[in-house]
Amino acid sequence: MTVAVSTSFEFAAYLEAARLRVEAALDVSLGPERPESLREAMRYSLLAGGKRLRPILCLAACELAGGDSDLALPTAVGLEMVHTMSLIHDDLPAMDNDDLRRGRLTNHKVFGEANAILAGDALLTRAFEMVALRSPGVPAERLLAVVGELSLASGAPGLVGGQVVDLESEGKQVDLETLEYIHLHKTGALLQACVLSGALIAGASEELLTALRRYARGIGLAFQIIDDILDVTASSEVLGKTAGKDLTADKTTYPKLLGLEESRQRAEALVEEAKTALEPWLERAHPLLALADYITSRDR
Ligand code: GRG
Repeated sequence: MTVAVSTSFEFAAYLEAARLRVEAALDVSLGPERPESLREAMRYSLLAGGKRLRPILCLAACELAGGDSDLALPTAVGLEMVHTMSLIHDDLPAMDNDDLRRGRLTNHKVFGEANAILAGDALLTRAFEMVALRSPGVPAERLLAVVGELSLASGAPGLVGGQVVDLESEGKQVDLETLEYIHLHKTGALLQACVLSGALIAGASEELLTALRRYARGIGLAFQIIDDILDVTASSEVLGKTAGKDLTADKTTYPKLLGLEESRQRAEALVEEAKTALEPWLERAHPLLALADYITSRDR
């Protein structure tokens, strides 16, 4: 069974409005950073565009849970800071060693390796500041829960753990189970933190949080499968990052294990699973349902 998004829901307009709202909040988010050179390196990557999917997921989940998404905006900004930090570090010579990101030179190519590492570190810690010190109007116990989710997603149980297994797997024969582990940790964990944080700020029920975990698992895996597919099928110009990188780095990917067609089918099935989890909340779930569809239909 497929869960349909209401035909009256204008997703393109919703996405653009949400993106602009996030861009404006990101633009004013970096104020007190000193020295100026550090602030410049942080802003360079944070304001380099990008789809802003993670903050948008956070705001949409807050609204689904019946909350005021203005209260979730600082956390949404923090989530984009963590994501941006992971891109800066991922591009470093010691990791994926890339020159192009979000359509411009990578952070270390412009500011040097040491400054790129430090800009990433400052963005990561700033994300926690956004939640703990710059989220007025949100009860402290909810913020504490958000800090918990952010910690799990950023550290060994999430991004870092996934990245380590990813790097260790380069040039090796990797099975589907390991590949799923990498994707769920490297990519899925932060997407999960996004929807859970938004919902936690709204004071969501345990039942909704459980459903959102299921939703996040589906979109997280699907997102990375599509990322693997686009790496093979899209150009560097459209992606804003170097295409064909997985092949060069001898990485195992879904297309390599299953072929393009089966990979796409798997991503679509995962998105359907994700959407099914939100069926009981259909009335307010249209943005999250449409965002799930967007994950498989996107071209960059
Ligand atoms: C230092 C705490 C710490 C963590 C760093 C480097 C690292 C550990 C993890 C790598 C995580 C990573 C880069 C995963 C890939 C996720 C992914 C698919 C990124 C692309 O996301 P998009 O398409 O990019 O949403 P835009 O540019 O649109 O935001």
